[in-house]
This record gives sequence, structure tokens and C-alpha cells, in this order.
Amino acid sequence: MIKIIVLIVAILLIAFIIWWFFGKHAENAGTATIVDNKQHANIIVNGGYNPTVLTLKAGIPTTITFNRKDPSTCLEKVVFPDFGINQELPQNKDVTFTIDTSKTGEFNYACGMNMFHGKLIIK
Ligand SMILES: [Cu+2]
Repeated sequence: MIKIIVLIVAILLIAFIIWWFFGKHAENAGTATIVDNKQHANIIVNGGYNPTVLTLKAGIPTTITFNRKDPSTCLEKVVFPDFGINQELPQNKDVTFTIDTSKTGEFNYACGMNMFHGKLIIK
């Protein structure tokens, strides 16, 4: 009887771990809106970046507006190593960045401590 319980608990634990890892990898994706050859996207910062993966069209002047709802100091800075951006995000305020979309590729960004991650895909 105890063996069966241990087995069930073990199976549930494995299922939970698999779910956890799939959950981490199922990133929410978003695209920008393009109006008059200008591209814009909004990213809400709340327990991470939403959308986490943002797809942009290459070669279009692009701005991204971040708004941090999260009170945690962990997310108070956003760092785009590829774009030379290291910017403070005051809570509940829009902070807009200009993004150079002349190069295609995948560009990761993160909070100041490199704990929360987001990605721009330019194609
Ligand atoms: Cu952090």
C-alpha cells in the first residue's frame, strides 16, 4: 500500500516538473502594430515581460513602450545589451525606446539582475 502511494506521489512530482518546464518554455508572444511605416509595441512589466517574445519587422522605425506595474525592484531596470540600453523603469510610467531594426535576428533583454528575460525577434 505504501509503495503504491510513494509511486503515485513520484508520478505526480514528475508530472509537475514536466508541466513546470513546459510552462516556462511556453512564452507569450506578441507583434507590433505598424501605422504609417512606424512600428510600435507595448510591453507590460509585471512578474516578467508581457509579451515575452516580441516580433518586429525589420527596417521599419520602431518604438517600444515599457510600463512597469510590478512594484519589485528586481524589474526596475531593463537592459538590452545589443542596443546599448540600460534604462530605469519608474513604476506605472511609460518609458519609450527607439529600437534599431536594421539588423535581423533574435535579441535578448533582461532585468538589471538578469533574472527576468524577454526577447525581440527582428525579421
Ligand atoms: Cu531582476
